[in-house]
Parts: sequence; structure tokens; C-alpha cells
Amino acid sequence: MLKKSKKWMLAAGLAALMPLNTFAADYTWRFALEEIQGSVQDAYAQEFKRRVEEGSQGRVEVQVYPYGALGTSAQLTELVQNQAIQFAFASPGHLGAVIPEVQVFSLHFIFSDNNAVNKSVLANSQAINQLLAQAYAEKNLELLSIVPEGWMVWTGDRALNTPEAFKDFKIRTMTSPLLVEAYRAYGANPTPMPYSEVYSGLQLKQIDGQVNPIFAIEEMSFYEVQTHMTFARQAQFVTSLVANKTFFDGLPQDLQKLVKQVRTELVDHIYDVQHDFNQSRLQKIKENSDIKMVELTEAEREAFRKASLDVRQTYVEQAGQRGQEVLNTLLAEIKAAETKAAAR
Ligand code: 6CS
Repeated sequence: MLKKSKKWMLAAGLAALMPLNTFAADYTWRFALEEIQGSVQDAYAQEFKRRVEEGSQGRVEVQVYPYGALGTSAQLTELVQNQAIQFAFASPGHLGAVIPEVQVFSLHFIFSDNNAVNKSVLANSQAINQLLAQAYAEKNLELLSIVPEGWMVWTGDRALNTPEAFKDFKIRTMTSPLLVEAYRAYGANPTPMPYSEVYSGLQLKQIDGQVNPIFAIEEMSFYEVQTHMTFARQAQFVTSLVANKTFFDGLPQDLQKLVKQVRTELVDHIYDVQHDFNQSRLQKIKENSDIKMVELTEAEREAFRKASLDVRQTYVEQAGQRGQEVLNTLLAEIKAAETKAAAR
């Protein structure tokens, strides 16, 4: 028989060896992604999980659900709104049916060619932090961050270096209504569909092409069933990090503060991640295929820019007065940031 003091020492030793996570956390937060494991969103969520779990000293456990586990982008947004999950990424490319104002990010030739300018505008924008955040709040969503994931690149069965090349081109778009107008402006035949259906759509030639950042074109294998990648820098892919607003407002102050601190810390981190992923995966695509790379000249880009301008009016028709304000404010912020960057 062990003496009482020895028994106690044995119990204390065993407890010290037990990893912290064998104790139940006070909170379990479910965080759903619109992208697969290994993606930019996954890199964000894994780092978010690490920092939140560490920062809360084990009070919070974050469970990450990659794309495919819970549903399409539209379904994930509904799950957050119903508080079946607490956090998700909600890309403006799909969220436009719920929040028309967010489609400002679906407009072409809005962003600066200088990506560092875009990064700083997205992190500090009044258009986002006030006007858009209010539009999200009205849908019971807390807008925590707008996260850039890289330039959108067209892939297709042809080079797309003029608007004429888009004539009758069946391009898959995300499901926000304004995206259909953005591609109709080039004479294309846009076909909205969920992300999960794009590869088979291309393979079966139900669509001729699609548009996404490089890292996604690689990890979703789209490049395997396409002959050309066209680089026009017409738009950035951005997503939004959202939480259920009722849940977020009900959290203790210290946990709200921790989430806000982590999302601020992750601005630099995720910018570097997307930059690295987009560069390294371009290399991978080049090594693994003979897909042709088409880089537009400034004159070619200008033809697209001109053709895209009327879509801004359509945006205002869909997004109303607040949408107009979001657009004007964002354009002014980008211009001011460009002027500041040029003066450095
Ligand atoms: O094209 C889409 O639908 C998706 N693209 C990316 C890069 N992320 C999520 C989004 O749903």
C-alpha cells in the first residue's frame, strides 16, 4: 500500500504530464472555411486557433472545418447567422445576395496596382470599418476583418487579352449577382456556381473558364483542365472574417478583446502567407503543366478598365445609397494611400 503522501505525489505527477487540452475548455468555437486544407484561409484559421487557444490559456478551443465539411459558402453564412457555428469566412463574391454593398469588391479596377497600398487600405478603411460593418451587423454578422488573398487570374481554353476574346466565353463566377454584370460588360456568358463544382464543370466543358487567385488554381487543380492563364490584375480576391453578432456581443470583454487583438495581429501574417503561396504555387503550376501564361500590357488592361466602368452604376443600383458611399469612400481611401506611397 502506498502511503497517503506518496499517493498524492503520484497523482500530482500524472496531472503535470497530462496535456492541457485533456481538460474541457469553457468555450468551443466552430470556425468554417470556404477553402480546403493547405489554403490561405486554412493558414489563417490555424494561426487564429493557435493564438486564441494560447491567449485564452485553454479557456477556448477552436475547431476548424475546411471546405466540404459543412457546405457551400452561402450555406456557411447561414450557419453563422443561425449560430450553428460561431466563425466563418464569407467571401464578398458569394455574400452579395445577402449584403449587396459588399459587392464593391467584385468591381474591376478598384484596387491599386501597388498591393502594399491595398493591404493598408483594407486594414484601416472607414468604408469597411464603419459603413460595411454596419451592413453586416444588420444581418447579425460581426465583420472582424477583410482579408486579401491575391490577384484574381483568368483561366480558360484561350488567351483573354481583349474584351472581344470574352465574347460568348462561358466563365464561371462566384454567386454574387454583380459578378454576372462584371463579365457581361466584356461580352461574356457568366455562369455562377459553387466552388466545389468548378473542376468538373471545366473538365466536362460546361464552362470555358473561371477566375481565382493562383494558389486556388493550383490547389483545386483547375490548371490541369485549362490551357491559358491570363493576368490582368483586374481585381483582388478578398474574403471577410465574420462571427455571429449575438454570440460575439455576449462574450466576456476579455475574449472579445483577444479576438480583436488576434485579427489585428494576423493582418501582416496573412498578407505574407498569401504572397508566398501565390508565388510558390505559380512555380508549381509551371513545373507541372505547359499551360500558357498571358500577361496583359497596360494598353490591354486599359481596354478592360474602360469596359468595366459602367458596372459601377449597376453596383449603386443594387447596393443603394450606402453602397454609393462605400464606393466613394473606398476609392478616395485608395487614392490617398497611393499618393502617400508615391511621396515616400
Ligand atoms: O471561387 C470561389 O468560390 C472560392 N475561391 C476562393 C479562392 N476562396 C473561396 C471562394 O469560395
